Amino acid sequence: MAEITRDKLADVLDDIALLLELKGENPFKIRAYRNGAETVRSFEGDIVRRAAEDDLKGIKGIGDALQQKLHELATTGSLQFHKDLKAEFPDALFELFELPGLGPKKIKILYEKLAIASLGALQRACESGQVATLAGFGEKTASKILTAIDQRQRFAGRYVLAQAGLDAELILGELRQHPAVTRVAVAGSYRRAKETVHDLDFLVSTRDPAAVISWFTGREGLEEIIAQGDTKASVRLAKGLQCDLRAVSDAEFPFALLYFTGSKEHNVALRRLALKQNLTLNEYHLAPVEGAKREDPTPTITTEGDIYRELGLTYIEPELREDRGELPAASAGLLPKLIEQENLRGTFHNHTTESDGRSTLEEMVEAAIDLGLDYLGISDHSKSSFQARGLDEERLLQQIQSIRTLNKDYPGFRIFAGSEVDILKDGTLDFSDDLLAQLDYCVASVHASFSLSENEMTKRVIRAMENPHVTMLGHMTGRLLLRREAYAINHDKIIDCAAATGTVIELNCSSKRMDMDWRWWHRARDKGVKCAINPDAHHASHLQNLHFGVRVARKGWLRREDVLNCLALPEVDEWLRIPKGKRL
Ligand code: DGT
Ligand code: CA
Ligand code: CA
Ligand code: ZN
Repeated sequence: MAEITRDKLADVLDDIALLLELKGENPFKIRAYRNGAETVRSFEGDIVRRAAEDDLKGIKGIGDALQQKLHELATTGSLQFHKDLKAEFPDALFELFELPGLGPKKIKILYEKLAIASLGALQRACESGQVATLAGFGEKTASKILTAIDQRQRFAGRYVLAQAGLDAELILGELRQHPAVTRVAVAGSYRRAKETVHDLDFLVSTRDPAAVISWFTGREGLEEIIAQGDTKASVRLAKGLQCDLRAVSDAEFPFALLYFTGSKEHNVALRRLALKQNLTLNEYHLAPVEGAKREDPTPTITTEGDIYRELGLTYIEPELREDRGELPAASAGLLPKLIEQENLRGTFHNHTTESDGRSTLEEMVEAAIDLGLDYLGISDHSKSSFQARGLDEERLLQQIQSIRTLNKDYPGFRIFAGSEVDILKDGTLDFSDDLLAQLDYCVASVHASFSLSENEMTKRVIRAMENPHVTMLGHMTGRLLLRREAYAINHDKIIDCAAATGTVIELNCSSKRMDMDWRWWHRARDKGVKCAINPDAHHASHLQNLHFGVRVARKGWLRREDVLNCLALPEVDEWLRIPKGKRL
């Protein structure tokens, strides 16, 4: 039994008051629990012992019903009444109470009218405008709630890669300019291209650590200085992101960079490998273990690559350092040559103002050209996605025409006419095969009925992939990073089906998706599945997310030849014309 304290007793009473309010119970009853909690907190004397001994009679503010409950709580460690009440509501609902300015009355309305039972659901309902239309809410309240959720997430401490990227690149640039800095890098999960990062780990080599540290902690607009020492410091940026800085000598730099890049698992495996060769590896050196008769390689090492080579390995790119087979592959010289951003020649899955994009077709094309791409696929939503102003048959036919016409203005560049067609609940598609046949390509995605069982969802998506006009599967799991879990789907079966039908799987690199997850790509690639790296752009500026898409593709061990949009324009044009089952 958990130890019962005065606070615990009071908290349970407060919690009961909250739950009763959520149920819309009698206000007097609710107040009795609140008062009781207050009494317990301020009681002079050992309230826990008295509750345990059932000696609460005569204490003002604690009536019969409460006495009995406190006794049960103090003797058994829990209270059935409390448990039963809690069980009436979904667990995630209680997250809502952590938002400032949102009390039980409002939460009750949200739960009853809109079935909102989690922060993610609340955020989406605020964004879609549903919350603002509720009686007693309005635009202002909805926007306040959004801000509160936003803050909570920022301080909850994880950030999607692209979001952290803005600060990472900015600070990196400034550190490079600093006169006392010799070498600089961002290490940690950011360098490894994890889809979310907790903090940014900067590393510099310098002869004057004090100067760099004081510059770092003196930057404008910091939220707080978390820690400051002679060679390291931690600060929090205004948006909440924590940044660590470590200063080392230039000789130590490669060792520190390797160490602080991680992952921890990779480091552990690497150290084990070193030990087998009578070497100890840490953030300062690669030295012979005590008593070993071999030369100290440390002085000859100036880069990470030197360390790997010394250990008999080829260089391991940071994205691969997760202890998922990279060490044996490096030892055998079998690491893949990973895709680079300049290998990308175009992209599919982009929206325009015709559906829910915020840039026009022309603006999207100009942005793609600016980025150096040779082709751009436009795939606006289909009619069932009415909340995203999905196109019906007539509007889609018109859009195909507009695209064919606009193509004449851009010699050497190509706009491909596509559609992001909804996969309906039964796995059929939102458009007829005849219409789909008129498109250059088609992305099929799930946008509704997320709560099917894994089996049903898998069958649904497989049915869509079996359609000869479905070129690729969009955002395979529907996850929204840090906001919405993936729906249940069997990855292995989808990957097998993609291989069997020649359906491409998208790596949706919208900053909040990164879907299909990097952990699955190695396997998909080995089964011959092609990847399309798509930004799912809803604004011209979103095409820049391709940068992070490539980083995550690298994390999935993908090579240039695994990615459809690395094909040059003439090749991809031809590829799209070949019937689906016959493509290589
Ligand atoms: P994050 O910040 O949660 O997104 O993930 P990381 O990987 O950036 O983790 P972080 O910032 O705590 O540490 C950066 C790197 O430093 C980590 O990837 C590996 C290395 N490191 C930190 N603590 C340890 C440790 O206790 N053992 C080992 N072997 N490495 C560590
Ligand atoms: Ca980190
Ligand atoms: Ca850190
Ligand atoms: Zn979509």
